[in-house]
Amino acid sequence: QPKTPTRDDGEFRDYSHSEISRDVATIKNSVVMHLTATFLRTPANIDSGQAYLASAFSVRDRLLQRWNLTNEYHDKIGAKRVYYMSLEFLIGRTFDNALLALGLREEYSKVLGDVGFCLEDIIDEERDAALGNGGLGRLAACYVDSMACSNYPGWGYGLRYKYGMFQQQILNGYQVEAPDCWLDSPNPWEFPRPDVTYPVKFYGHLVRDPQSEHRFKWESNVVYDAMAFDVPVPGYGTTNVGNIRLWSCKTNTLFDLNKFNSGDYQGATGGQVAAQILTDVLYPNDNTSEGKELRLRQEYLFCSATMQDILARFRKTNRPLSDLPDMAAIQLNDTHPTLAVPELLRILIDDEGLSWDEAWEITTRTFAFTNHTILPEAMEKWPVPMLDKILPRHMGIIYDINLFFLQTVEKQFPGDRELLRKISIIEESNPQQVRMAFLACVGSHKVNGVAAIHSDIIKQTIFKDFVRIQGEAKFINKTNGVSPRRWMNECNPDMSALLTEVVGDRSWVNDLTKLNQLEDRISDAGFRERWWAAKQKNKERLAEYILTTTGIKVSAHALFDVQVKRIHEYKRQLMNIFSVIYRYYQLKQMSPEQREQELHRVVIFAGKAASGYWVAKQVIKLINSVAEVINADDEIGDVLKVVFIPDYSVTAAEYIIPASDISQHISTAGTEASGTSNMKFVLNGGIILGTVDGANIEIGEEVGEEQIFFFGCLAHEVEDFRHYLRFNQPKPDAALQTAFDMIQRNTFGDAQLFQPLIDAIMRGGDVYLLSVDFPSYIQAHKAVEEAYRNHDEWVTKSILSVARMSKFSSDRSIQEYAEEVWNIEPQPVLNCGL
Ligand code: CJB
Repeated sequence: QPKTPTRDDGEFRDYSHSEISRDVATIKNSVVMHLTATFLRTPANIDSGQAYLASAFSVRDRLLQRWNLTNEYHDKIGAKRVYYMSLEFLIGRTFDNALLALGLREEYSKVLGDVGFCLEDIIDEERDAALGNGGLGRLAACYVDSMACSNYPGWGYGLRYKYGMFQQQILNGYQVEAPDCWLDSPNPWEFPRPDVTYPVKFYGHLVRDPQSEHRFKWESNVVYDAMAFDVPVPGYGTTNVGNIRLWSCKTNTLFDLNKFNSGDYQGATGGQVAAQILTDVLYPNDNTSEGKELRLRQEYLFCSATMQDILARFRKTNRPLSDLPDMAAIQLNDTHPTLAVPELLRILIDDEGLSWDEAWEITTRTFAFTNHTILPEAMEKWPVPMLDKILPRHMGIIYDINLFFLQTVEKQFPGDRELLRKISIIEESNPQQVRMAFLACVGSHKVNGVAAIHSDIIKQTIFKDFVRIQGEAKFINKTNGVSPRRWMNECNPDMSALLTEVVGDRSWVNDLTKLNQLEDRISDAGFRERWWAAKQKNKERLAEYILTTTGIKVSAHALFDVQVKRIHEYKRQLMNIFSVIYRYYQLKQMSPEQREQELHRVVIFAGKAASGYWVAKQVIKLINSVAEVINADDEIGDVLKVVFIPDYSVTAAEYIIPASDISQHISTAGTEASGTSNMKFVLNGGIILGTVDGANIEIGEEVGEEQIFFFGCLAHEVEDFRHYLRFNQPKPDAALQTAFDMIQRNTFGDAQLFQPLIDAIMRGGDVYLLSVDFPSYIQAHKAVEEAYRNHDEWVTKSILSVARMSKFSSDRSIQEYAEEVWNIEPQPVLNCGL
């Protein structure tokens, strides 16, 4: 092991000089320098877009110093690193996050104020980096944030999509997608690294090495180049800065001079167009596998470049390849990066000359795998003929992995043909398919689910036989978490100020356990008042946001009832809107006097549907159609308002989440692996109305049953209900029937549009059990209303919830991964041997 350098070694560099200047005049100079030298402007002649860019570039200069220090230090001490491989990083904005991390927010506010700008407006100029679909991508972003803040040497690896998650417009109630051209203006948060570029091969053929039956030479002239872009991840309250390395594809087919000379100018660069397409777009599917060849090629480009890069860094240590697992832990974020397993084997065997056994040992000690869903439509499978054509060598390696695996199973359970068929990495369908989850499982030393219930379910379902074969210990749980930096300190400044007051300093931002001190203030009347004032202010801010994005005016004194997430049948936005329809019906039955006595409510939806997901898009149309009718009904007024906020994003979430009173997480039990927005809502003093599913369960355990509203059937009951409904008509209760009737009477426009949604329940087996859960859902809504009317009780719930949320910090999740899966240690730059 290389020893930690000390001052006496002469090789030690004094890392304590990483203090950055807080001097306002110095900051101003650097902003002006960027205005003039980077953007060719004069300070007297700029708009807020340019002010943002110049400020962001000057912040980035400061981050850069620390970025370099961090990596230099980790290299020097020979630290083991974790590499978090994810096809998605849903980062959102960086400017405000970086200012808070560096403690420079006030200083920049002053500098910008001096030239006539308000910091909040400047922050609003930044576009989201939306390189992800939903929970899985945002989790990856929270995890690299926690690695940086907790000083773990870790990098994210991903793809730099030219077009991120599409922008959603609502036209005539329907979702319409527009491209997200987020790179149209300069991006201060990435560093192009043309020197870090790797060739990635596709197609071609194999030539067997005459020396060894396991080794092949893979010959192909279809070669793309993957070039690195580094995205700094600011550490809060530490000098450490993390990194996300994103690959962008360019051609390495050189400019074709012959074509150019013959006048074919387009053809001369034709290869570049094909190459770019590989990293052009993020597939907009959440919890669904697309199965397209282009997606497979994206995945491989990502895996190959990443493995080449990790090995290049490892080679600089001059250690033998057998030490790779002591220097690198690689986490596979779902199956999307699984081709990294055969890619590492290929490099070790074909390029480095290791034996199969040596290479296999290194590979399985290096990789670990996180499963995020059990939905059948999300399970990645690639047709063998497709893989064989695009990646012939990898297909061969996968066959070998499978063969050796099945041989060990055959030894363990002789003659059990059925078992071999069930666990084979190759599914015997026509055509055969490679089951990526099984490949990831066999290639890893640990497999985890993302919440306790989910980790149990995968052990009883998809990995049941693997638990029997490979032992219980390999299959573990790592409950998800969220970053308190973004999901409290940044998005909820007023409540954060209160937390700082209670704790005495800002240390809670990196240590959420400190929030338990809130419990001491539970009966402090003044404190409770200010707590509620903070919530109220957030609601007013959201009401403003709703007005600008939808034109709908809502009262910030109503109960804000929020469901924001991807639109998916299993998440049951449909059940929510049915309950709204029923509520509308009830209100219409009342006298005006009675109605005014009712609790006023704003029901807020937001979320994108995958472009090809017809049912989800129809649900959006139904929500908007219902909203239109209710919001225009003068008899109803402020008693009930319904809004669909378009273009849900990380930034939109930062407005919405701090403002919720109640948020809905109502997936059919057993279908939502964890959920992470549920954690964000409760951390921001909102209460959950939810099913007994995913992380809702653990949140309930932590905050106490008084602080959460559960309803619906349990995961272990689902199969029986589904079975029953396959053979029997569902029996909607009177409330659900009322909602159907209103739709069918054309109350919300042409009933034909929505009949398929009703049919899915009444004729399609009601797979998501809306008819089963609806009665208890309506009861739960009643319980919420009653509790909300008791304002004092509600404030108590809100404070207690926040006080008890420390488990759901992503810092806790990352520490568990570090200790139980990755075997890495925090390496703070400032403590290095001083
Ligand atoms: N998840 O966002 C996705 N996309 C997928 O393709 C599969 C799963 C989600 O991952 C989150 C992070 O673990 C979970 O909280 C969420 O339940 C799951 O749906």
